[in-house]
Amino acid sequence: MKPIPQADHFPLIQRLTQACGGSYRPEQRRRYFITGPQWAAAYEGQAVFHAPTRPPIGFEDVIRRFAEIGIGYWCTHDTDVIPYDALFQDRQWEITGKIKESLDANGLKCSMVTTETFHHPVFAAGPAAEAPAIREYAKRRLANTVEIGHTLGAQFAVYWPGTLGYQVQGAVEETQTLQWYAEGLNHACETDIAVAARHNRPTLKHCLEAKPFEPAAEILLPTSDAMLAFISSGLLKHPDMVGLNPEYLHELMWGAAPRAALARALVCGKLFHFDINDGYRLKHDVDIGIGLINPLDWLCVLVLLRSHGYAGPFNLDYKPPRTTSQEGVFAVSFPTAVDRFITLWEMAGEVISDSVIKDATEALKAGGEPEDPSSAQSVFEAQRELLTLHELIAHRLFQILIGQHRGRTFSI
Ligand code: GLT
Ligand code: MN
Ligand code: MN
Repeated sequence: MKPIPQADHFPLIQRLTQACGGSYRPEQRRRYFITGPQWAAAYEGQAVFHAPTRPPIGFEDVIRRFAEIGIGYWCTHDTDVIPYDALFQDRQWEITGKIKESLDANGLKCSMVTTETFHHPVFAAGPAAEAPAIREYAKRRLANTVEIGHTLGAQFAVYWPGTLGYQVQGAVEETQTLQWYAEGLNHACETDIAVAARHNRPTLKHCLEAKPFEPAAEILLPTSDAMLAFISSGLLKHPDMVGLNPEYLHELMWGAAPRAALARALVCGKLFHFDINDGYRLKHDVDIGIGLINPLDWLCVLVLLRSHGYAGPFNLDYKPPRTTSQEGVFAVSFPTAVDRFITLWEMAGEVISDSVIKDATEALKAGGEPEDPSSAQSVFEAQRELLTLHELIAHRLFQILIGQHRGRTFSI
């Protein structure tokens, strides 16, 4: 086959993307609380084994391109946009002012800010290390991010304690470290109360995000469940201000059912924010775009969230693959991820109103009437036929996923 001339590459990608069909218009996409992280769009493809495959890109371009796609909200780490030597300086506020201008000019809102407490060597021993100076520095950073968040109009702050842990055993005392970590969060919440009052705004929703396996070898808060226990441990001064930002893949990674993890957060009233992506069980954090690996599971997740009225952000925390070009990030990766989310969300609505699933679920809930309610065998026999409906519901979900409920057929 003849090599394709360079000039034809992007037109080919555009033609095939259009041929896929099924894309939504920017104004349709903007109806959903979909948020786009600066770091996801600016991810250059680097990793422990990988050199970058894409050039750097600044917030002006990311915000502009999110706006063109119809991603209505933007979020960032402090140091995604503010270089270390500009933190706490006038320059930080100049940059923040420029971000605000970009957001306003493009009709975007800042939904969330997060503090990077894992990349710089100062956090080599984590944000709650033994040395008071490290912890004081971490507190300053958290407080600074809260101030930036209010300046940009954010509603959420996220904390990912991936370096709260250790590589070797015995040197780090876990209970003490958790106490110190709580002090950092207490400081963020207290700063927030003061700053919010000054800005005449509600306080932020502070969201903890768990990841089980990296980058620390052992992680002190590895799962959303561990974080729920931490929130209600008594160590936090404002537990009402603190909730969760579960990430779909981070729950799947340790072998959990993400939907069950989300349900546990829901019943605690702590599902504040949600990072959406995909990947594999018991592997590292591959951060693949939503729905590419587990679409059926994703459909079920969204059924749960829709039926419980979850109204928080859906944050596109995934990594465009290294094989995708810089143009491809905005022409293919982000728009298709958004569109898969919207499709799955709308399908979840179809599941909720599907008459087969409704009737089956109601029949299961009504149950059968045993002749002898005190006999296990009798109670079991009274339900035996009805329980077949579990598998029928699963089949119906599959049909909805592939469109058979709308008459899609296959000729054989
Ligand atoms: C980091 C992590 C993500 C978190 C980000 C928030 S940082 O990239 O892997 O899952 O959401 O700090
Ligand atoms: Mn991840
Ligand atoms: Mn995440």
